[in-house]
Amino acid sequence: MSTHTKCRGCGATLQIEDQKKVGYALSFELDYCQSCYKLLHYGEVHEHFHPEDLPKLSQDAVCFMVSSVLHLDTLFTYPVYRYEPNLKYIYLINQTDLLPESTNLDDMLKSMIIRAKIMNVPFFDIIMMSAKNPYDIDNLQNYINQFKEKNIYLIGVQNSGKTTIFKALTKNNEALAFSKAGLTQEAISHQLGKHLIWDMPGLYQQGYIHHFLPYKTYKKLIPSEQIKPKIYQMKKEQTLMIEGLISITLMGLDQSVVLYVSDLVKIHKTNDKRVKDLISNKDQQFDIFVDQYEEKSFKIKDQKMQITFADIGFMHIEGPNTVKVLYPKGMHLSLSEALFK
Ligand SMILES: Nc1nc2c(ncn2[C@@H]2O[C@H](COP(=O)(O)OP(=O)(O)OP(=O)(O)O)[C@@H](O)[C@H]2O)c(=O)[nH]1
Ligand SMILES: [Mg+2]
Repeated sequence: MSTHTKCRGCGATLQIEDQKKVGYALSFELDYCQSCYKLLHYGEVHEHFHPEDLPKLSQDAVCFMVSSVLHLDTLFTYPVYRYEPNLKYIYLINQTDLLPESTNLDDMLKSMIIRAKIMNVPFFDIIMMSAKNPYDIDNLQNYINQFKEKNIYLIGVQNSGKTTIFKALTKNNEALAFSKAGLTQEAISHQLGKHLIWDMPGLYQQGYIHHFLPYKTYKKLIPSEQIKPKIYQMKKEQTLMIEGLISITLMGLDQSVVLYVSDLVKIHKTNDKRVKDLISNKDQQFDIFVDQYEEKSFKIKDQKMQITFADIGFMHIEGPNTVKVLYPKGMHLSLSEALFK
């Protein structure tokens, strides 16, 4: 008889009644729910469940707010500290290996500290790392050792790398870390020395691409290797298209822009007048389209600015200029000062 009732992959409470609900397993004797079993053995992704909101947190705890560099524009937007004001908050910027080689991480850290202060976000520390780098994991382990609080929570949006960090720290080989967003469903814990490490279900970020594209499509859009910047010399009313998903048109002066997206994503230079045709005819050079688009214009100041395209990547442009963006309806898009240089 099995002694656990939780899926070892995603933490969901196992159930045998409803195939369409989270935690469904053929039997309570199994270690994994059906969904994790298929992912683990066949790499198959079918269902998408959004985990419940964060469970109640212990007061004897340190919270590591884990974010990917791809989600930097939303780093401070989850006000967990408002309903748990007595805990220590450490912002952990993960996946730094995705940033181009030339990135100045010290500058990035300084600008994040300034942002936190401007936004009045309480923080104990801000740290940066790559879960793929064993040296960074060792450093994180030593860093955690300094805390006398018993519970160490890994909290953050889906796909930021919480489970990857959890597995590397605790040497737990059963929990599943994967490029499918929303994988971890319930908290999974593991003792590490005097600490209990908690891998929490991912927080929901409205407008990330898994909300409107199936896994087999969005997995190629999310960078998994170091991003190589691509520089484009643009003329007025020229357009860059990222697959059939996003079109970016310069409405002001001729200028160069830098795109930071996965190498697997197709980019095409065209002009404003052709965009609607390319999209409505589902042009053959692109694999990816959606049914509904919306448009937004950004006024770019006379400094290096960043447009973040959901969890796909970024564009840097030094204004002044006006940039028109056509993008999938509901997709998260933001304008900020360049968050890395
Ligand atoms: N390049 C890179 N990829 C990473 C890093 N950390 C995690 N990943 C990848 O990011 C994807 C998501 O990782 P997970 O650990 O499952 O993310 P999570 O935050 O637990 O996601 P949810 O359970 O959905 O909330 C996986 O494909 C990981 O291999 C990192 O530091 N660098
Ligand atoms: Mg997870």
